[in-house]
Amino acid sequence: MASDRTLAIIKPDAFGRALAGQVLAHLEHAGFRLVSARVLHLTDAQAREFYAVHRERPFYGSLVSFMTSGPCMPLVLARADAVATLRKVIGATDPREAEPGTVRKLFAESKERNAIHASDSDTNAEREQAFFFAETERLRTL
Ligand code: FUP
Repeated sequence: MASDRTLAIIKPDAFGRALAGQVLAHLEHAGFRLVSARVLHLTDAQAREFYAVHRERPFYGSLVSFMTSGPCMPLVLARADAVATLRKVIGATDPREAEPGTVRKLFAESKERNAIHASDSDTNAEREQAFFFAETERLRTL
């Protein structure tokens, strides 16, 4: 059965433009409950590790620079079929290709400065929740 928890990050572009509240409202409106949240400024080492899967890609250095350019807001979110549903709600990586009404269509500036991250599988959701949150913070019942 698909997990009911996933990880999102309101990225430095959206957080820096004071859009966190609007993004969160959008996610809650889509049926997600907020389980845990933090505001933190990623270090270079943290951003490199978080996006290690992309380390051979040409955009890796630029992505790490962007993700360390200001504070961001990791979130643990819960609802049925959390991973697949959140991926639909955030929209395509490039906002020009995102469906109307998705978080990235509404709030992203570009393919890199794209407002929000969401885990793309249950395995990654587990790893990414553990990256930012203690077990007691992410497993609590709502
Ligand atoms: P997504 O799962 O939609 O966040 O997209 P990817 O995992 O493919 O990429 C991770 C992040 O790298 C994206 F959110 C933005 C950035 N990226 C670029 O900056 N340029 C690209 O061509 C592809 C991805």
